[in-house]
Amino acid sequence: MSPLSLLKHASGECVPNFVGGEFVPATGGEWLEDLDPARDIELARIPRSNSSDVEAAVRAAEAARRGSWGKSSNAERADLLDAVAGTIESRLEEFAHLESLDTGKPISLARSVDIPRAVANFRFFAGAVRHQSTDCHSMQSALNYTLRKPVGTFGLITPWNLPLYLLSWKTAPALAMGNCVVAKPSELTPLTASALAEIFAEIDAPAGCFNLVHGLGAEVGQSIVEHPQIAGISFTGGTSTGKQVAATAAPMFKKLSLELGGKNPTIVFADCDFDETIEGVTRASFANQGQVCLCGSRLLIERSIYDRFVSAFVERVGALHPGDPQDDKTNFGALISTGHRDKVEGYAQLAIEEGGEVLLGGKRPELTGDLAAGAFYSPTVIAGLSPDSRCATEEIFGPIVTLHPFDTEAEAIEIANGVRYGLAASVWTKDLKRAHRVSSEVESGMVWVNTWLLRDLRVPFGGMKDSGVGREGGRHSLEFFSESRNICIQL
Ligand code: TXE
Repeated sequence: MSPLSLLKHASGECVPNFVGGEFVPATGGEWLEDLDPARDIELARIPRSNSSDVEAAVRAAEAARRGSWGKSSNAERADLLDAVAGTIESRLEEFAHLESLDTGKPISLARSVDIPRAVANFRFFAGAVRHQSTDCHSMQSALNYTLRKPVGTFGLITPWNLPLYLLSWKTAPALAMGNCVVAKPSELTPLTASALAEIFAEIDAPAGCFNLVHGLGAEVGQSIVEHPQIAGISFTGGTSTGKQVAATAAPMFKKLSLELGGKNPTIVFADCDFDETIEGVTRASFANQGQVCLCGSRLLIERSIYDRFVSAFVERVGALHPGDPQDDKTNFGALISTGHRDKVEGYAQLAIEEGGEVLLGGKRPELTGDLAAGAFYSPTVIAGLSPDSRCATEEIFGPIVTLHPFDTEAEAIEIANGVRYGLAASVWTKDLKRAHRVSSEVESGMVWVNTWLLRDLRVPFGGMKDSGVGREGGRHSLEFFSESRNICIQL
C-alpha cells in the first residue's frame, strides 16, 4: 500500500466495508455523503449498509473465532497489535490529515493527540496481554485458578469526536483478549476507521478478526446491537442513544459498556496557581472545540477571585481563533457539522433568554473563501446563569462554557453534583487536604487535580449517573472483553 492510498477516500470515492478480510461494497448499493465540516463539501461516500451487511460481518467474525484467530496465543495477538501500532505510527501524518479533514479538528491536535494516542492504545494492550497473569486461590484441599476466556464477537460503536482514538481504545483490548469485532464508526467520521481496516489488510491480520460496517446508527448500529451472535457491545456516544442500546441489549444478557455524555464541573479555588489554572482551564473548556465528553463546561469559581479570574480567562480564550483545520497554526477548528453548530448556537440563544450575559463569542466567526460555509462557532463564555438553568445542566458538547461564582467548598460541591451526569471533574487548588476532600465528594467517575486529561492507560475510565455504565482502561478493559472461568481442582 502506498502511503497516499490512505487519502484516496478523501476524493469523493465510495469507501468500502471491510468484512472477512476483504473490502466489499454494501449489499444494498446505497451510500451516504461524508462531509468536510470546515467547508461543508463532500469528502467521500460511505456505504449505507443494512442488516445483511451486519449479518455477513458477524458470520466472518464467527468463522475467524472457529479458525486460526480462535487458536492464537497471547503473544501472537500482542505481536499483531504491535504491528498495527507501528504501521499507524509510520503513517501518522496521513492519519492526522484524514482525521482533521473528516472532523474539522486542528491538524496539530490530530497530530499530537488523536493519532499518537491511538498508537499508544494498541501498544499498551499488546503489552498488557503479553504480560497478563491470572488469579490462583489455594485451599487446603483444593486449588482454584481462574482463566480469562474470550467472550465472542463484540459490536464496537463509536462517536465522531475522537474517531480513531476511541475505536482503538475498544479494538485493541477486544482483540488482545481473543475476541472478534464488528466495528461501526460514526457515519459523520468514517475515514480513519477505513484507514485502520487497510492496516489490518496490509499486515495480513487473520481474516474476520476485525470487521468494519459503515452506515447509520439507527440501521447498522441497531442491527449490531440486536444481533443474537454479538456477545457484547462497547458503546461511546450520546446518553439518549446509550439508553436505547441498553434497552435492546440488556434483555439479551449481552456484556455492555456505555460511555456517555457529561456536563463536567471545573472547580477553581482562590488558592489555585492562578496562571497555570487559566491555562489548564482554557484547555479543559475548549479542546477540540469543546467536543470532548471530558471537557469542563461548567466553570465554578470562588467568589473572592471571580472578577480577576474571569477577566484573565476571557482574555486567554480570546486568543483562540477559529480557522482552517488543515493549517498548522490553527488552534481552534470547526464543529462536527452545520447541524451541530446550529444546536450549539441555539444554546447560546437560550442562555440569553435564561438571563445570561455573553462575555465572549456567542456568534459565528467571519471566515472567508471556502471556509465561509463551514461549521464554525466562536469560543463562547457566558456568565450570570443560575447553576440549574438549562444551559448549565444540559450537555451542549460544543464551545460554550458557563461561569458560576461560589462562596464555600460545600456550595461548590452542591453545584458540581446538581446535574444528571457524572463523568469527569477538575479541581484547582494548592491545598492538598481540600483537593482530597472535594475529589472524594464530587459525584464523578474521574477527577483531575490541577490538571486535565492527563491519562494513564491503566486507570479506570468512565462515568456514573447518566454518564454511563462500566469502566474502560487497563485491566478494566481486559476484564470487560473476557469471561473469567474458575477451575477448582481437588488435591
Ligand atoms: O451521538 P450518537 P451523536 C453526545 C453529545 C452529542 C450527542 C449526539 O451530546 O451532541 O451525543 O451525538 C451510533 N443503535 N456525544 O449524534 O447518536 C451512531 O451512528 C446503535 C457524547 O454522534 O449517540 C454513532 O456511531 N448505535 C460522546 C454512535 O452511535 C447507534 C461523543 C454515537 O452516536 C444508534 C459524541 C442506535 N440506535 C457525542 N443510534 C462522548 N461521550 O464521547 C446512533 N448510533
